[in-house]
Amino acid sequence: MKKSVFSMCGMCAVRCPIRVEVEDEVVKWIEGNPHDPGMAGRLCAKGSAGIAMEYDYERPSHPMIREGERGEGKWRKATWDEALDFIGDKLKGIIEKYGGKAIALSDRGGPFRDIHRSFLRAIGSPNYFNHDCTCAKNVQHASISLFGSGRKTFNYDCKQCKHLVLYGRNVFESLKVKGANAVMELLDAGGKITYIDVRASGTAMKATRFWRIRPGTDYALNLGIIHTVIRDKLYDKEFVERWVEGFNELESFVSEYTPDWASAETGIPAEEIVEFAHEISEDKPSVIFHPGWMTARYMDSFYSSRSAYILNALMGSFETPGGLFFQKGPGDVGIKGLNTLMDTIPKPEDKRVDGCGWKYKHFESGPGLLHLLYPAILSEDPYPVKAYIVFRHDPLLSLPDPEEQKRVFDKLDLLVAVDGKYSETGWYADVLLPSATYLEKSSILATGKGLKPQFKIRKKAIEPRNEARPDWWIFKSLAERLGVGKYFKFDDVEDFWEWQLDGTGVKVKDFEEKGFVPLVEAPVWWDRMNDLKFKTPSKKIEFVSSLLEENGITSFKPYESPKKPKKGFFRLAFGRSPVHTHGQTQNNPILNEIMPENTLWINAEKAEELGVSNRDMVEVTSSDGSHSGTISAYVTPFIDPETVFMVHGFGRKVPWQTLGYNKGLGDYRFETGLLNVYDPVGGANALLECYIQVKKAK
Ligand SMILES: Nc1nc2c(c(=O)[nH]1)N[C@H]1C(S)=C(S)[C@@H](COP(=O)(O)OP(=O)(O)OC[C@H]3O[C@@H](n4cnc5c(=O)[nH]c(N)nc54)[C@H](O)[C@@H]3O)O[C@H]1N2
Ligand SMILES: Nc1nc2c(c(=O)[nH]1)N[C@H]1C(S)=C(S)[C@@H](COP(=O)(O)OP(=O)(O)OC[C@H]3O[C@@H](n4cnc5c(=O)[nH]c(N)nc54)[C@H](O)[C@@H]3O)O[C@H]1N2
Ligand code: SF4
Ligand SMILES: [Mo]
Repeated sequence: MKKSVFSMCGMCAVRCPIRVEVEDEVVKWIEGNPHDPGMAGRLCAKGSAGIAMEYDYERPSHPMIREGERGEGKWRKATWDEALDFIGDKLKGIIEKYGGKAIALSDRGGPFRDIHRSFLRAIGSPNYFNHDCTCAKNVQHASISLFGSGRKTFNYDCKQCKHLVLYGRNVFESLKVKGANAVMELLDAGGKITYIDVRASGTAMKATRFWRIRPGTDYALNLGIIHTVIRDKLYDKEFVERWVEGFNELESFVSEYTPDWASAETGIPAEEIVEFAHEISEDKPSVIFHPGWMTARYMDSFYSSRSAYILNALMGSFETPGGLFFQKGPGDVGIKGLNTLMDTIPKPEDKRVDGCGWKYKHFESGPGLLHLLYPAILSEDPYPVKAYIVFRHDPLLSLPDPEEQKRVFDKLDLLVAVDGKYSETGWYADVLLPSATYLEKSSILATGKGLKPQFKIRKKAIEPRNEARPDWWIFKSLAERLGVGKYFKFDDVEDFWEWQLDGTGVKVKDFEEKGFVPLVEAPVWWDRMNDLKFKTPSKKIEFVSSLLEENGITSFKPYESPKKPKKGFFRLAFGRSPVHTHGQTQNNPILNEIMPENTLWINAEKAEELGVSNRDMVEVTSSDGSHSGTISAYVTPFIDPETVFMVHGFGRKVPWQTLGYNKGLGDYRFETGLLNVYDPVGGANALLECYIQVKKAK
């Protein structure tokens, strides 16, 4: 029998809308949802490799309980009842002795969090974390300091943009299908891209202007641009007068940061900085300075991200076609939002173990900062945490220094991983619970915010082919074992959908036609001079931030030049490949064939000094000497001489994934000593403060 199912891709965290064709319970074809104009049937390579992932048998197929030492790889196959009882009994013991707060959970964010966050809340723990301390936390906090709300308040109208500025935002390789398509449309329409990176990535090749910048100096570049914009009166005066608090303070702060000064820091010629400022100003307000991610992993990235947002405000590029727009939700178009289970459960009274929101008032408390959990586990200050549930997250691969992390995990009574693959963390866990793949499970309904808000659905295409189960079922079953099943009254996800939709006027059957239900016909734009909804105390964009100043933190940090590597050492930069998702696709038979391992980008002149030619093997050692490995060199003039680069996620060490095992090197393994090195104001791990030694291999 044949069927066609609208759903959402799960090969990366973007969750593109897809259409899946199934014949006799076998997935035959996946394409971008043709009803979504941004997709128009298209998918990326990873999305297309979803079938290869589904039929790869090197994935966990049943619950596993550890038999040997942690990480040794000796497992016992368990039934679901056994595995859930095992976890349930351990957690009960921990809750009796230390309270629910002794249980922490981390995930990878996203729209499907209601059930597992409700689980945590129901057992009385405030200790929910997500991945963001290694991703966009500094951008998030920069946004809160300026606008009173997080980075997702806005999205970017790249399609109609006339000049897009990208700080290492590698849109064509670090992909979102719709985003990449929109930027292609910008180019087709004659729009410009200024792309800034320490190396020439795929996006650099398509950009109108490429600036190779010294790593960690984007803040200096922005100060130089802001100086020019204010000095030459290139800003949107009307917008700034209406919406900005603290313009004069900014003006006096940047007065010393001339283009000549910025040039010396960044390596970008001063006259080009001035020319750029004039050029982009002509296209305002349809311009975007994308605050990105990659400038967000240094010690001063909070201020760097903040300065990119400030440039948008100076250009008046808010709520205007081709600029940043407020993402509208159901409430903004007069429709009730989806019901959330979390709202039916009382909030835990205990304070967060990481201090976010109370000890550190400038850090948002919602998902906290995961790297601050580690010292708390070790010190038991302010209280003990004894169990850690890792759900759809792989901290041993995504936070720095896996060996240090393991030492901390060894203080736990219980480490559980819920994952559809053998993650590095799952391999070190006490129990590994197999999660159904996105093709095998329906998820709870999600809200898509934007110019045209919508509700959307992930619907299973096939039944799980082994013992794997949907994530919602796993957490509901655990809740029942811990005596809090009363909050999880639904029998299956379809019941939950009905409940989520109650009062919205939308019905489950409305998703059948397209896989999503638009809540309005036409895009919603607010009046940019009267109706912008900034959530700061002043209701304006706060260049001088009340949140920061109240907490004794300056709104304008004087620039400090980043450290230069010592002789023989390089800063280790990393990024994505268009055909891999972090560390989770290295074992995919198709993606592995396209890119089986990573290489080390190194500047041609530096390589010559080291006697290294293209494709030679080089030996790479972490700064403390504890970790080393060999990797093939990619010698190129198109990378900063202080820096080497490798694609993230390789060097996998789970032997049951035979294709990805030990292929290439893992950037994360070289980040020794960095687990608790973070931007003090933005909170994110400073992953790029990593220096490694490079030598020609013997
Ligand atoms: N050194 C270094 N560190 C980095 C980065 C880097 O480039 N270099 N990148 C950083 C960034 S930007 C990010 S966002 C983080 C990402 O770090 P993570 O969030 O840890 O990475 P992901 O690959 O998104 O997903 C983690 C796990 O989720 C599992 N998974 C996927 N789908 C499902 C599902 O439906 N259910 C369940 N239960 N599991 C699922 C995958 O198999 C994978 O093991 O890493 C950060 N850390
Ligand atoms: N194919 C694919 N796409 C993805 C993902 C994936 O795993 N695979 N992951 C998604 C996730 S979670 C994220 S966060 C995004 C990340 O998206 P991006 O941030 O756009 O991409 P990255 O590849 O992480 O890094 C981009 C670039 O930053 C550069 N860089 C390093 N240091 C500096 C610096 O000091 N200044 C400047 N200007 N540039 C610097 C690096 O050289 C690299 O080329 O991608 C998303 N999209
Ligand atoms: S970007 Fe590619 S892998 Fe990610 S959700 Fe979209 S199609 Fe899937
Ligand atoms: Mo990320």
